[in-house]
Amino acid sequence: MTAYKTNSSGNSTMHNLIKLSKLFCFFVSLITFISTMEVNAAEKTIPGDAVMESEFKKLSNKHKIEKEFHLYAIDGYQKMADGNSIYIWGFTHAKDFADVGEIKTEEDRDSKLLPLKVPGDEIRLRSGKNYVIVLHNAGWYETEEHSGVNHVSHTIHFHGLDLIPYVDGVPKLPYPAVFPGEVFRYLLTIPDDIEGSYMGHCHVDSTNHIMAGMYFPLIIEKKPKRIYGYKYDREYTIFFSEIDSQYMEMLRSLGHIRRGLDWESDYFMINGRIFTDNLKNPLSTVNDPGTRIVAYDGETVLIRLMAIGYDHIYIWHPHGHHGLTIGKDGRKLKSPYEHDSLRIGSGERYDILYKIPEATSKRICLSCNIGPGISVAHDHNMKGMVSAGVYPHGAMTIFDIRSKP
Ligand SMILES: [Cu+2]
Repeated sequence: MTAYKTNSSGNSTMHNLIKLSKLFCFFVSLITFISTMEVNAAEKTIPGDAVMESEFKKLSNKHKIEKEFHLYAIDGYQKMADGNSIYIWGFTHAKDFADVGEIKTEEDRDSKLLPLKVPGDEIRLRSGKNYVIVLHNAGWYETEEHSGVNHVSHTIHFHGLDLIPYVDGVPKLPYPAVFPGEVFRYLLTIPDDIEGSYMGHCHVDSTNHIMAGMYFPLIIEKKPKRIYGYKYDREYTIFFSEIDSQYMEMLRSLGHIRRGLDWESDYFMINGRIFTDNLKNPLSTVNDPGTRIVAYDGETVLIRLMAIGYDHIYIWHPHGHHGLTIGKDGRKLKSPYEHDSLRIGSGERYDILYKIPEATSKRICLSCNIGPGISVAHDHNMKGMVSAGVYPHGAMTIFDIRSKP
């Protein structure tokens, strides 16, 4: 049962899609009342196709569902390293992505869910396994009562996975998007031969919902510390994105959602953070363990480079290190190539290996001069080095290479 790798010229009826999916045995998907209805009687699961539901029931009965991830779409604020707070939308979750039922009040939100942040936390899947990703629309908490964005719906589009429309997250193809108080169950079967770096994002009114922060990294691996046959010692996801803080405030207060063509981003981020001159600023990129690239002499570091946004093209440029791009958009490159600057636009992903030379920990980067072993890595499209009008409050982090313990 599957839906992976559909015929692009194909027939759009569910009947034929199901036939296709049986032929290929890749992605399985369906929506069901089963299980959630008992736990979360208050939430309405959007009804799915009866055939899909029975297939899901069979998989569940065979204990072939590896794990359920429950994502909660919600709004909130993100504090930035320059002291400003930006109104955001996004995907959050409870501890270990558990099902904590319907979120109806601020008390529910604060006691059951982790604080909202952009991008959402990584979801990591294994090749050849079945997973259920459950989207709960947890509603709106920070908007003005009259804002036009109250009660809008969301979906998840698994960007880069070649899914059938059923679980592709495009509203009304064929199922409606998820409104507050509703739930949608995405069932994915990851093919044995698929690995690499992907992302998830909302696909409702995509410009507004993506720019508001509704995205997260999605990693598929065959074996830990291996990718496309290469070995690496440690890995970091560098996720570039941009946001227009003033537009976001307008969405929160007025909700003029038809204004979608004039985003003017004023924050350029890596993993939702900006750099500051104050290297001790706890909210700066360099003090986020997922963004400060720490490695040891002689190691190989995998950078999973991702970007999403409106019109900014990022140019990933680490000082002092050339990278070897081995994968692009979830596929192994037949001819890996080296670079010190790599251009990346919205929706793209690159898998890059950095082989750290011995004694790098003793090397001083002349252009950075921050300290031995430390060199900066930043967006070389210089617009991306400025947030809220201030340089270098932008998309920059550091490589921090240390001698072996
Ligand atoms: Cu959305």
